[in-house]
Amino acid sequence: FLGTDVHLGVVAVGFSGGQGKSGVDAAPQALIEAGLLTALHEDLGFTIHHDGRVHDYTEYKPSSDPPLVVADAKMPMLRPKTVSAVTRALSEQVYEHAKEGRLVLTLGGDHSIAVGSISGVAKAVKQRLGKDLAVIWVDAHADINTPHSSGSGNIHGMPVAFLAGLAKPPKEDPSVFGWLDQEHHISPKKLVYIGLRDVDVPEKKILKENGIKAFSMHDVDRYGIGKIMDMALEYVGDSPIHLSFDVDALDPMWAPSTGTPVRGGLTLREGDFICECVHESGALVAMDLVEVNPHILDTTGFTGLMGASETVRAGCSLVRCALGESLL
Ligand code: Z70
Ligand code: MN
Ligand code: MN
Ligand code: MN
Repeated sequence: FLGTDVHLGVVAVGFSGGQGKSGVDAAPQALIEAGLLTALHEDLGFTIHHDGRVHDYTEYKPSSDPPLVVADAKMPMLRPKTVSAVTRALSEQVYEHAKEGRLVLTLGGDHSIAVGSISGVAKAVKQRLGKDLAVIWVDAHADINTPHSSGSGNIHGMPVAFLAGLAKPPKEDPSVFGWLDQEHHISPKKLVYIGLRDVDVPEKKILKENGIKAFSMHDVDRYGIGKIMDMALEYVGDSPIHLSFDVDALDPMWAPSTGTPVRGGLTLREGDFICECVHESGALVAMDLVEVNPHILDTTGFTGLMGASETVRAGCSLVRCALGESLL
């Protein structure tokens, strides 16, 4: 067993405040009930460190959290204090696992939670290894809006901007992500996207201006997923890798139960292949699986095999592949 004696820290994050739809908070329970953690232990041999809870972080949520109007922004930030407080608490939980040298699996939740998971891992990796963390962000979306550029105000569209230091805590309330400091940040040069196909106009400008490496679905079609992974891992070099996997990177045919399905995505096999290649690199230190929404039912017209349970199954498959299931 490859996972034998490998310690895996698991944080289950039942949080949906980075966007407007409920249900994504039910994903960790659904993934666990589908047998994900049991399989990681029994089939892959991991020693699992999990507090047995799905956290909803109610103890960190402020009693009042009105939309934050930011000067010159198109939209106010939605639930800013809540997302900041929840991701701060998550960052510390993830850091506690990572500083012990555990691989860390964070089960979301919407993608705003990556502010917590990635910042916690980045801090531990800097301290333990003296290295900068690389992030492979697999998503239909770039999630790199700033509070100024966002057309929705939803913070799940902004996590990369805050993590890479491209967005600063808003002047109107500097406590919002004010806890993020240098040791939590990632470098825009250590970030690689795969699967992009629904990127906002201002996000394209941010990607270009910061020279951020991005493989869109167009690139996947042109080169094939094998060559894309060769290029992505070569770009990452010998840096430890955090894999942040938004299930909406997959085509809705494979993962219909997500908040913002976008057609023309990765097949499940391509998603699994990405995860296998990251596993094979030996550099994986943490993974997020986000945006599985078991309450959103299939709208693709396929019935039977498809729908919420299929999306949960796809999510389980991605995690198992990243943690070494396909290794012979
Ligand atoms: C848009 C925004 C987004 C996921 C939607 C969408 C972002 N760029 N991310 N669904 N997972 O609101 O900023
Ligand atoms: Mn937990
Ligand atoms: Mn995302
Ligand atoms: Mn997405």
